[in-house]
Amino acid sequence: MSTPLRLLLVNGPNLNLLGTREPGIYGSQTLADVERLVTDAAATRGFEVRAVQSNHEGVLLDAIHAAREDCAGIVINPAGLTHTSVVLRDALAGVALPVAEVHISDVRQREPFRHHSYVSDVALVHVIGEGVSGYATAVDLLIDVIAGQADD
Ligand code: CA2
Repeated sequence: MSTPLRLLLVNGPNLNLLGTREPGIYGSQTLADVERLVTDAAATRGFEVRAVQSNHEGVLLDAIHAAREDCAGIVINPAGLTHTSVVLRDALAGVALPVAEVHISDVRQREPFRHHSYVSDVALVHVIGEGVSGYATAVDLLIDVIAGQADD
């Protein structure tokens, strides 16, 4: 079967608030800006994007499971679930698609409870602390991984 030219973009809880509060940490761009940035970055490489943001873990799990059918990879900012969720990690591992983990802020320089990620060992790409533009970097690196797999 040929590789589908589509990525799933997943944004976790509270990221719908982007651009409305805490601009010193997360910048002033909104979730709509993030989704546009990712869509444009992917389009440059010939990929479409399906975007989901939810404050409900199960909605995120269902979207990840569905990606198995028609996506080539997943770009995810799991937000606070990064540091708490074994089930999110299991969903990502279960679909066996290449994953790029993105964090807008540099979680390594923040509170100790943000230093551990349940997702990092199932992600092939990590872009941390580059602000919203890190999502575009993640798209590029993830598509490089997908293109490399297609050559195998
Ligand atoms: O830096 C990131 O991208 C985070 O994934 C963002 C999460 C945080 O829990 C992670 O440790 C790091 C928080 C997302 C909440 O975003 C907000 C944005 C604006 C206002 C309030 C929350």
